[in-house]
Amino acid sequence: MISRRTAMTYVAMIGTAAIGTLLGTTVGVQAKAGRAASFAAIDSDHDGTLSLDEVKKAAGDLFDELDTDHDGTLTRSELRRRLSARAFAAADTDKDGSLSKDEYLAVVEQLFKAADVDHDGTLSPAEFRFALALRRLIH
Ligand SMILES: [Ca+2]
Ligand SMILES: [Ca+2]
Ligand SMILES: [Ca+2]
Repeated sequence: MISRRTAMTYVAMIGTAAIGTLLGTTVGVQAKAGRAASFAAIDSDHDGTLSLDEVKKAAGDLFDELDTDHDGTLTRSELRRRLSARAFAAADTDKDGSLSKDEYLAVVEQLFKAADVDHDGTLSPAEFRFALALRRLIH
């Protein structure tokens, strides 16, 4: 009886963890399969973390996808709502009204550094999960 009760408590705890703030447990990853799949897709060396290079590669691919007129820059309409007007203006360093890939990736790098809360140079699944602004520029 005790073991059954303990098991139920354990299940309840696991359930809480899955919807809580901790990602990276097997249960959490399974509960967020869609999110985990995109993390895995970006993690090209499969080391369980995202390096700046991996994130920039994914962001560069999205840039090309969003650049529907293929002129090598993104206008606000091509970006849709991925950047606020303010963030767009700040990113558009040469003030020509569109973002070059360099300008775009500079924003990605800033957001990557902001998301890397433990400053180890990579994003863990949990760090990535909370990096909402960064994720909008990646997928
Ligand atoms: Ca990696
Ligand atoms: Ca364009
Ligand atoms: Ca980190």
